Amino acid sequence: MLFGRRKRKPIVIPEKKVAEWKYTTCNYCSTGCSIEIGLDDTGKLVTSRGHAGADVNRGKLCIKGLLEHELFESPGRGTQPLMRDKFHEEFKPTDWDTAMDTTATKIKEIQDKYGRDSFAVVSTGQLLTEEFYTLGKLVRGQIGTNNYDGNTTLCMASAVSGYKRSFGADGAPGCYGDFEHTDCLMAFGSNLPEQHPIIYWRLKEAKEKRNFPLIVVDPRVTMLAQFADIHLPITPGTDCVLINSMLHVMFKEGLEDRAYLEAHCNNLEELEALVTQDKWAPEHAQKECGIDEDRIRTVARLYAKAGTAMSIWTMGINQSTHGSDGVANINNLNLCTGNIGKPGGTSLSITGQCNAMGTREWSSCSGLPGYRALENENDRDTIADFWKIDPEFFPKQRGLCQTDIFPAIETGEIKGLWLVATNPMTSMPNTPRIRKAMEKLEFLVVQDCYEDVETNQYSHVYFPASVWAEKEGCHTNTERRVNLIRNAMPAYADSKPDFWIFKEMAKRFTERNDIHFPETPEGAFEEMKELSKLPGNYGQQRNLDISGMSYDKIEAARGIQWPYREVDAEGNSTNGSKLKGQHDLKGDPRLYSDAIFPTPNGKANLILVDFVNNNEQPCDEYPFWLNSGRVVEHFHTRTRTGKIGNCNKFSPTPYMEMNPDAAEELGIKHQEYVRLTSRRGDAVVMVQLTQRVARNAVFIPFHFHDCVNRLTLGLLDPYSRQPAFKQCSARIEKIDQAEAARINAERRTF
Ligand SMILES: Nc1nc2c(c(=O)[nH]1)N[C@H]1C(S)=C(S)[C@@H](COP(=O)(O)OP(=O)(O)OC[C@H]3O[C@@H](n4cnc5c(=O)[nH]c(N)nc54)[C@H](O)[C@@H]3O)O[C@H]1N2
Ligand SMILES: Nc1nc2c(c(=O)[nH]1)N[C@H]1C(S)=C(S)[C@@H](COP(=O)(O)OP(=O)(O)OC[C@H]3O[C@@H](n4cnc5c(=O)[nH]c(N)nc54)[C@H](O)[C@@H]3O)O[C@H]1N2
Ligand code: SF4
Ligand SMILES: [Mo]
Repeated sequence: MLFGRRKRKPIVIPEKKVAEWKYTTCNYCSTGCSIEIGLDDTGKLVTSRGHAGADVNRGKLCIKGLLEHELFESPGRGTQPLMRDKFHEEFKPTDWDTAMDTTATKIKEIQDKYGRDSFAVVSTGQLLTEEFYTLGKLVRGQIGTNNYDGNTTLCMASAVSGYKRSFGADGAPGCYGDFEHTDCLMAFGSNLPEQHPIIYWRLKEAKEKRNFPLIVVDPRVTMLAQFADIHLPITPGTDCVLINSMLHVMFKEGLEDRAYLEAHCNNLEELEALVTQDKWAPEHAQKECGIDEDRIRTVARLYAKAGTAMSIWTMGINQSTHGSDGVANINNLNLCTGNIGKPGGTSLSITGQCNAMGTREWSSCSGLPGYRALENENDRDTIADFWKIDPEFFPKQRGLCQTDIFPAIETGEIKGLWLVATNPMTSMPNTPRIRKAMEKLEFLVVQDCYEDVETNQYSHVYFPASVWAEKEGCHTNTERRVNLIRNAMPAYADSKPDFWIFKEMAKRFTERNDIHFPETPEGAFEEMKELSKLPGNYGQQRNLDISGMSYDKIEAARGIQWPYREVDAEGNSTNGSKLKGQHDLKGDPRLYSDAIFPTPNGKANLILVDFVNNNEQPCDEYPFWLNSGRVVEHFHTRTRTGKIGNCNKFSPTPYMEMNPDAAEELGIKHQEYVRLTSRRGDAVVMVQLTQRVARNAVFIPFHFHDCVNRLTLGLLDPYSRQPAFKQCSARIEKIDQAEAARINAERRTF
């Protein structure tokens, strides 16, 4: 009997007739869920399911993963290369050779005329790692522009910068398994239930088994905040004040882990002198961060006295003018309480895009592959030697970040651009300014699996890319787990895998450097393995060591965490269960368990974080805080989820969360349209009344084109150059409803 139905209208699960399951990893968020896609006996894709044996998701998927197989044939996919002379002309279809020859010629012309760095490349966190490595080789080793960066500057740059400043290297030290050991968890600006639903499920399961306090710091009452034991609705942009004040309480009350600090950290005296200043006392800090002084004391004591404690954070910290400082300060909190490298004690940056980690590790954006730096002579020599080129071909310091590349187009310093799997027309702050920059480009190439991606409006050449399981290669997830996507589907129409595009493009630049490019992604993986086992700059073993991995081992273990050295792979089991020495055959779950950090003296750095509030604040003219972020059913600029009916139907229209009391004051009703205006521009949105946001704040998902990013300011963090997407001010006006409905319908092309 099904739910009391007996035999009347029994629920029938249609037989999908799956002939073969193919192993892949989800291509949306960084959780890294293992997916099996089911093909029938004609090779047609009929269904997909979470892999029950995968450590990460244990059979579960969120709405996006469950429907991901629908994207292969969704409308707007690019079918063939396109070209035109001027961006306002119609595109003409062309073949790959012509499109690539034209692109290579244009790149060379621009570089000859204006210098090598006048052509920029902006990549993404959504390709496969082998593709990143190959693109890096092409750009660093052949095209030779230093203005090469990724959309990770909008996403993870502050986490990278904070990790490097504190620990000497990037790479999250913890893992999801830490939820099962922690005695206290603090989440800063991270809304797991919507943005990382399966990580949230892991957290929830751990908390149900063994309750521990969950403290959520977020100006908005997010789903995670609703589930928290303590919610701290912080004044936007002031997390560093809260953390300094917590450190103040810890040092004043002798709650810090002095033994750990003295043995393993630099700058203890300086940090103590800073945070014990009177201005960080909770009675003063409360005025700036908006959290009551007693609350600050309670949370500081709870965190410091917990057996083990851990912090997670996402964009509420990274996307701020104090993003890098925020990350470094969270690391301070964990170093001061001795919570690094312990089960349940860690600083775990929750990553954004599916392979934002892979690009950080291997793309050479901002550096050289394998966490190597352009600034380091030894690193330049190692890579030049490996690629068999002259080290002098490399620049000696990194070039412009993505957020500085667009202003450099404005000033005429950059004349040509290649955009790979990113859509800045919707995702960059201050759209009106980006639009002007795009118009100025002499040459723009857009490489995307969708030809209707907004940025393509300005391109001269369009490369139709294959997507997800039409390709083969790896991703690295939030917890350093390398997982595999098997090629399950043929490439759509005449689209090509990004790997193929880069390697074919390389053939057009051999006169500069004739580098060897492997023919297959697996060949590129073998090169990365070789590079990963060479010793680090202080003679130590690299943490980012993948030399023990292979595609088959990764698939068998359903993902392996690095470090995973050749010695770890020795032994006779590939079923991922056998223990060998200290390491599980699934890799190492934690970094820095030995408290040795990749810094010159092996100690971690405590970073001194002072605070100057430089955000655009609400004022008489623009009285609302404007916050932006995501919802569960959509991914970024909706190129994918906007076309999947069962995702799009939940929020097909740009909308804004607004507090009912504020709405009443302005005479605005639920589901009415309003105009929102900032110093940069305006947008029309539908109002959703909710107590989730404070009376002086609004929240808009950034998934919609010509919406919130027409208003955002995007001041940059000085270290990471990441924009503060979440802090600016705006005013709300009533508008003619019929006119607004018309604008809205026009924008709802999908
Ligand atoms: N469904 C879905 N999931 C996704 C994505 C997606 O597009 N859709 N994108 C992926 C990517 S690339 C990323 S980067 C992640 C992002 O994941 P999250 O960072 O969790 O998501 P956001 O909604 O951008 O922002 C999180 C929270 O930051 C809060 N916040 C704003 N200002 C502040 C502040 O000053 N301090 C603090 N403490 N918090 C603040 C916001 O109120 C918001 O609730 O999600 C990933 N997962
Ligand atoms: N206001 C506001 N703005 C934000 C944010 C915010 O919180 N608020 N968050 C920021 C963050 S964290 C991020 S990560 C960025 C994301 O910003 P973007 O990277 O610009 O957004 P996406 O829509 O993910 O763009 C990725 C593009 O790659 C394409 N694509 C997908 N797979 C492939 C592939 O395999 N090959 C190729 N060639 N193309 C592919 C997709 O169709 C899509 O067009 O947005 C940022 N912008
Ligand atoms: S949680 Fe992230 S990785 Fe897992 S299915 Fe959902 S979008 Fe994919
Ligand atoms: Mo992101």
